[in-house]
Parts: sequence; structure tokens; C-alpha cells
Amino acid sequence: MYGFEALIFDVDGTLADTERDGHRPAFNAAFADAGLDWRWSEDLYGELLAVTGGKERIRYFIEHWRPAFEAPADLDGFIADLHRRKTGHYLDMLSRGGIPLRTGVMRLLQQARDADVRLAVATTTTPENVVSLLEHSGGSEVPGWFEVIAAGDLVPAKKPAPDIYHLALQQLRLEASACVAVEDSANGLRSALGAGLQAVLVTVNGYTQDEDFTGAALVADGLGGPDRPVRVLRGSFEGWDLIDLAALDSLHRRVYASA
Ligand code: XBP
Ligand code: MG
Repeated sequence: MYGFEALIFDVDGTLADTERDGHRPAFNAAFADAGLDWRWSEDLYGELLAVTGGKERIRYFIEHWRPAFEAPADLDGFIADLHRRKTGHYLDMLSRGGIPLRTGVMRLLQQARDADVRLAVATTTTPENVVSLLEHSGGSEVPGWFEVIAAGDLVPAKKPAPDIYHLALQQLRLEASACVAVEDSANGLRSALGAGLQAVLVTVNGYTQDEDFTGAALVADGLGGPDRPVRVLRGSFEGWDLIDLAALDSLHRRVYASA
């Protein structure tokens, strides 16, 4: 029925606005646990988001923002321990139902399920975070809707490298042209494009709205909903009020017709 077989979703910023009020306070709580006076403000965190992956972000912060910090001999172990604590805080927050899915996400997931469109995730974050977010913010059955969860350290190089999308495609056993990706950031877009996906929808958020989305099939402020029509930031999207499978199909056909 549709010209594509699978939807591949990014997680942070795309399925839910997890960064500012989810990951960021979890990092800060882990720093406090460890007796560190580091505190990532909303603005600083926006800058740090250029570095994908929590462990990589902590390392970057130490190198660039705390050059005088007397790092322990086992810096990798120190960062891994801090990051484990951070994941614990983040999972606690999710289990309290703290972070809702973005408008339209459940609608699109349900529609994909009804239409036998396959679902996958390609994300930089830790795998437990993905399952917990889907479970607590979507419903206990939602993690099982995803055939593939490609996440975190399963690949050596995180976004913007294409590795995580390559892994998702390999596990789906699909060509890039059979998929539509949904992302929220320039790093995510670059990762998807690098793996050969051309039908990439970007739904921006407060942290990513001014990034360079050259190459995206469409950039919008979200998936939209009954009382919240989609605002298009780049690309053409005439005739649709919200982004559903039919809209993605038209986007997918257009991208591949002009390729
Ligand atoms: C976003 C990220 C992640 C999260 C933190 O991933 O860069 O690093 O901020 O997650 P995506 P971890 O948009 O690809 O979902 O601390 O678990 O790495
Ligand atoms: Mg993202």
C-alpha cells in the first residue's frame, strides 16, 4: 500500500523532548552524587548537545570546560561510572512517567502497526532508556512494536556517523530506499543521509530549530495533531494538516522520483 516498508525513529528530541528536562537533570544529579560541583544549565547543555552520547559528552565537558580538573588515572572508568549513575536517575524519571511522547507520535506508531509498516529505532542513547521511555510514556506493549532497537554503544561511532542507521537497516534486512527516517537534529540527519536514507523527515525542537537541515525531505515543527497543524520550516507539504503515513508516503515518492 505504501512505497516504503519501515519507519526508523530517532529517540531523544524526536519521540519525546527528553534532553532539557530529562537527560540534563539526570547528568546534574549524577554529578551531585559524585560530589562534583558541575552543573549543566539549559544553555550550556544546548552547546554540549553537539557531542552525541552521554559518555562522550561528559568527556568533552571535562576537556573543554574543566581543563584544570584532576582526572583520575582511570578516566574511562570514572566517566562510565558517572554515566551509569546518570542512566539510573534518567530511568527513575521515566518510571515516574516524567516525559511524555511528542504530539502525534502515538498516532503515527498506531497507524504504522495497523498498516503493517515495520518500526525501528536508530539512536545514540543507551538501550534501556529507549525501552523504558516507550514503556512508561507509550504503554507496556509499545516496546514490542519495534522490531529493531539500534542504540548506544552497539556501534563504535555515534551520530553523525552513519553506523547506527547501517545497523538498523542490516537488522531490518532492508535497503535504505525502503525506509523513512524521522529525526530532530542535524547530527541525526547527517547519520541517516550517510547511511543512504533519502526520505528523512526532521521534526525540530527548541534545541535544534536553528540547525542546518540541508538534505532533509521535509523539516517541520512536529507531526501535528487535530488542534495543532504542522508548521513547515523547509520543503513543501501542501495539502496536509498533519504528518501521517499517507503524507510520509507522498514525501517518500517525491524524494525517490527526483533522485
Ligand atoms: C541523543 C543523545 C544522547 C542523549 C543521552 O540521542 O545524544 O546522548 O543525550 O543519552 P538521539 P546517553 O537523538 O540519537 O536519540 O546518556 O544514554 O548516551
Ligand atoms: Mg535526536
